[in-house]
Amino acid sequence: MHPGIELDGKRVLVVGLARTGVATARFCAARGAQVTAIDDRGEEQLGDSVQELRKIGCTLSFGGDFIANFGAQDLIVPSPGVPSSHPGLVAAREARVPVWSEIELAWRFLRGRLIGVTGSNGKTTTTSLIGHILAGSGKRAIVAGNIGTPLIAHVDQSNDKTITVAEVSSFQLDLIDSFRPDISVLLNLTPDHLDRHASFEDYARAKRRIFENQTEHDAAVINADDPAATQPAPSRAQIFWFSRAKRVVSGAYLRGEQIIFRREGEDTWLLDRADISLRGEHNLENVLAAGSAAFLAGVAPAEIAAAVCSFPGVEHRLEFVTKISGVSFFNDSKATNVDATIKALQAFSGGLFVILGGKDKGTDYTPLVSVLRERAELVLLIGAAAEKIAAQLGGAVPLERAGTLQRAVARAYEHAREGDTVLLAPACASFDQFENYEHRGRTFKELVRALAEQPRALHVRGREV
Ligand code: UMA
Repeated sequence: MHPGIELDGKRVLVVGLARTGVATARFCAARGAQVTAIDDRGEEQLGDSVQELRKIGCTLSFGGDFIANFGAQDLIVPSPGVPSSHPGLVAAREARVPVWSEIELAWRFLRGRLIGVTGSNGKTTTTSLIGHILAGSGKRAIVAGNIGTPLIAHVDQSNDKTITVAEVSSFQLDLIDSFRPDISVLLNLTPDHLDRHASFEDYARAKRRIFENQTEHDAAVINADDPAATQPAPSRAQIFWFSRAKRVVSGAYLRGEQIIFRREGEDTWLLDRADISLRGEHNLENVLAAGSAAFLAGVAPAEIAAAVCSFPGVEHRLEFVTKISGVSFFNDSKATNVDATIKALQAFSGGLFVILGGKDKGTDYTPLVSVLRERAELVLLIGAAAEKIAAQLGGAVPLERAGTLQRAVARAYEHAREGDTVLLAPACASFDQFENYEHRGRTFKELVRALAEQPRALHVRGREV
């Protein structure tokens, strides 16, 4: 049973008016709440949806000029992008006003079963793949969350037969109260968002909250190969491990070329490794996790195998764009941290022209050195983090300061030879030059497609930097 909450007549303050804030304000207003919605940006910088909120009776305030008294609310719902150090949220905590993330509020109204997927990398691919498997098996699947559409926007579509697959981030999990997935998935834990979390431990603690309210009736699917993900194990949920490297007592593992799910001592074949069309070893982990969650949700193995085989992959995740004059272009704009970039690089054997940079998140870039040395011909640096990355790579690989994505794409193409690959896998957030990683990825693809229209002869060949 979900605890619910009566919103009628309640004073709800929504902080941040992008995707999450607009959907939350709409949801609360429709249930009779007195909604105040604020954003530190000016109204002119926000979309038309803000006008609609005014029409449905929300009180709006912009540009930090708050009419909202944070201490005089019944509930505050900040967007994931609003840091907990926001002065209003500090005041709310002092006044002991509940501060919940939108996933907490959504969960209280959500019907049917919920699969929650978190981790530092692979969340989007795994979430999409679970949704694809469920839909392929005829189940009524809803895919939502950090993947791009707020969970709360999908609540009204849920019913007792739906299975909602929600990608959930550390920012969202940090502000839960009773959020409780039937099946939780923790893919991995590597440093990320250290500009928002006080330390890696603090970030990992937020991620592990996905297990916090689970009971013995629920399942936790966890990467056994990632030491940071395994400890401490959840205390109440039934644990199902997944591993690329070893046989597990309970959960998914590789037996030769087969993926097996072991439960109560019984092995079930889920699929063959050859069924996986996605590139890279990290995607094998994503498939092990997705296959486990789908199997636990009741999908038959043959249906899992067929859906994994037909899964086209996810936009902005090692997405093949095109090949021009023998040079392949891959868009991994979603690689917004070092670990994701390393995994992207490892999916290729060499001949890489790598575009790195963007908005720094307090990241240590030195773990990139060895894999870049092995596989990269040239690194092209863009955005605000360029100098920090250049300093930390310390001359280990040839690099060029391209400044913009446009110049980076042009220069990479000039230098690359037939058989080489140009890879956007920036290891940074995008907000210094783009609206978000999707905008960065789309821009990359447009720039690449524009190259295809130019005759190759116009480009200088060679590798001199
Ligand atoms: N704002 C303030 N004050 C502040 C900070 C922000 O008013 O101090 C306002 C901004 O002016 C802006 C709004 O808050 O208008 C932005 O809020 P937001 O960044 O939460 O934007 P949403 O569109 O609601 O996107 C959020 C997630 N964003 C973040 O976590 C930063 C999206 O994840 C998610 O897809 C969406 O909700 C739906 O759930 C993006 C992301 O980068 C993809 N996530 C991180 C990641 O994957 O690594 C966690």
